[in-house]
Amino acid sequence: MRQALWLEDARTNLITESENFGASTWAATLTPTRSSSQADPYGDTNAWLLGDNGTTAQEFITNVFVPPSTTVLATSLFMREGSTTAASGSRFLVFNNTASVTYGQGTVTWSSGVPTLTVDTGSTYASPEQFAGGWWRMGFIANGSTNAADTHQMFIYPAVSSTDVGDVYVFGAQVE
Ligand SMILES: [Ca+2]
Repeated sequence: MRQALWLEDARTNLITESENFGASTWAATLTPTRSSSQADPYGDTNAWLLGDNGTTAQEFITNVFVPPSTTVLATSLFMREGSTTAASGSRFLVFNNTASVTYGQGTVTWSSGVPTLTVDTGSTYASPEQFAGGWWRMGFIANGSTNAADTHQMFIYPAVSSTDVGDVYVFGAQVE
């Protein structure tokens, strides 16, 4: 189970279809572009190019998950610099929809293929880890009062600023 390697245990990934960003479990808001069959960090072609092509709004994808009874959710995502990177960067976050609270949020900007991860909400638990092919695995700890009765979602934004367009390669989303 390769997604568990970073944390070196084998807890269950709460994200369904964690490598298939075109699956029905990943809902699109507005019209983000999703291109499958991209080169991934393990030499296969299971990654996606996720894009925002709208100049008036944020376009993004979300995945609903049911949290365990814990207040700590380790969240991570593989990213690679896109073909047209948004100046405002890309973002991924964990959100409690019911309580309307962001538990953890990371914003990623790029310079010559090297990311800078800013943990806006939550706490950092590892520096971005480099993989083959320009890939990096990035994460944070999302802290919040999870409740299985609440709706929780992971969000991925190719472009942070609503007026920006841009794309980013993504692979292997994980919340555990
Ligand atoms: Ca936009």
